[in-house]
Amino acid sequence: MTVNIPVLKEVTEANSMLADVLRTRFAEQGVFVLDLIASPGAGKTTLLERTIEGLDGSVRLGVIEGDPHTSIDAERMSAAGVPVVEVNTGGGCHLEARMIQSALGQLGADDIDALVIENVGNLICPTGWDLGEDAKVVIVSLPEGDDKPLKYPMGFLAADAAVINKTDLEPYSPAEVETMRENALSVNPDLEIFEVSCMTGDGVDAWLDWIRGRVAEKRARQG
Ligand SMILES: Nc1nc2c(ncn2[C@@H]2O[C@H](COP(=O)(O)OP(=O)(O)OP(=O)(O)O)[C@@H](O)[C@H]2O)c(=O)[nH]1
Ligand SMILES: [Mg+2]
Repeated sequence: MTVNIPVLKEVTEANSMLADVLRTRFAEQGVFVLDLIASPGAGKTTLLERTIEGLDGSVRLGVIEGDPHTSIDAERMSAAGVPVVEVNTGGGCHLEARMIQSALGQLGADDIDALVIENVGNLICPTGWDLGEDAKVVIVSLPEGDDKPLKYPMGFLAADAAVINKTDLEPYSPAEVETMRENALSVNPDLEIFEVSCMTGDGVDAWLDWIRGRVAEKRARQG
């Protein structure tokens, strides 16, 4: 049945219009906005915890946590010491711009340098929805298999950067970091790639440098 396709197009167009309004607002405020997308369990929240710890207050972060049902990740962010707003999608597989607009009212985004949005765990649905972000980052963890960039190319095509997480598990997994990297770059040669272990901290410094750079760039373009 194709009956829903025009309706979906209208909905995504309305979403894109609102995302542009949000983007203008973020530009005026000089706030860098990141949309984190990944499969469930790839390590989005753990990377955020590492990021908050590593930046150590040098970048003021705010977080919007997209979760189908629970407040588990929002509680982890509160425990990590950053302002957070939880958005429960009621089982929905992605966040939309109207949800970000509504969450911003509660977050008080005037006092932050960067807003990180943890999208709902899913490598497909979140890729087609503009949230007014500056960059999408796709996280893929090694145990998911090094063929995932090839099987789910949309997330890698939509992203500016890819984080290959759980590199500490390479000795125990048939998947290889190098093959994951090659596959990601074969889908999108422009991807900036970070190989990290959120468990050991390996590779996290390069990721932190990238965030600091993007935040500074955004601030310099403010207005
Ligand atoms: N071995 C290892 N485990 C990790 C690493 N990063 C995260 N984990 C573990 O992976 C599991 C899932 O991590 P989360 O950060 O909750 O994953 P998520 O992507 O936020 O998951 P959802 O929000 O449910 O989609 C947790 O048990 C983490 O401790 C890593 O680098 N190495
Ligand atoms: Mg999470």
